[in-house]
Amino acid sequence: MTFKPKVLRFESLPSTNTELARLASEGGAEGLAVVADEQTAGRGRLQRAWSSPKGAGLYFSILLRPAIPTEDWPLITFMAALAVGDALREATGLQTDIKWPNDLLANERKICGILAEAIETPVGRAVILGIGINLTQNAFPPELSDVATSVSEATGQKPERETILAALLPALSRWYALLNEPEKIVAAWCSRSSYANGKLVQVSNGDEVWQGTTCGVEHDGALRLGTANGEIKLVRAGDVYKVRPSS
Ligand code: BT5
Repeated sequence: MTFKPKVLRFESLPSTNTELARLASEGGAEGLAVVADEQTAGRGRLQRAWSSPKGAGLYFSILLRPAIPTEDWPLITFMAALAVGDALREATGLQTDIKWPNDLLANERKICGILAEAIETPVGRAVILGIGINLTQNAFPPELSDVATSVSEATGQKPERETILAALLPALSRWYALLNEPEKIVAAWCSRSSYANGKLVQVSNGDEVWQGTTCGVEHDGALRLGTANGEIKLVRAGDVYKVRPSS
């Protein structure tokens, strides 16, 4: 699977995902992408806000029409995390960790969030893949500074949005081509995520909270959690928090 990227740039948008969904519903081609200098209503999962002040982050969305079984669509978030990891390493030298399901971390704090949304369009189902990368500390409010970081903080250098974007597009294209071989995506993801195996975590899905030790991911991206009573719980949605073992 391949796409030809075509990037549209905007000064300000409510959300690059929302704008691209509109363009997709008008028949936008695979590879159509949107970048904004700021988002006034940037969002994360479950309609949470994604802080997106002007010039402080890369706010990017790309339209994909993946020819893979719907059950494998969670792997689109995985392939995006692999691509962002490559792009940050190539463009800035930064090494990142991946936290299930959609975060990139630097020094255990969130530097990038990914939001993949499935939509119906006149020419079939599509995915709006949204990526937010914090470039400077202004990207997020001070109350998030314990859990968030930026390229400038993690590298000590002034990041260039266009350099990161120029690395991101080919990285996305490389990993997207591998979606037909989901086991390769899962293996690469596991090798780059400290959360994939042996991490003591709490997982919350809004209603319930489980604690356990991670033991890999399923072929469709579900997180395997080994609980104290010896069961393996498969987690398909939720938030993961690292638990510091009590000493
Ligand atoms: C995400 O959601 O991490 C997905 C974020 C996707 C943002 C991109 S930007 C381009 C495209 N257009 C959009 O409108 N969205 C996408 P989630 O895992 O639900 O995390 C959201 C939570 O992260 C919030 O509730 C905050 O706690 C925290 N957060 C908000 N802004 C942040 C920031 N700039 N950096 C780090 N953490 C942030």
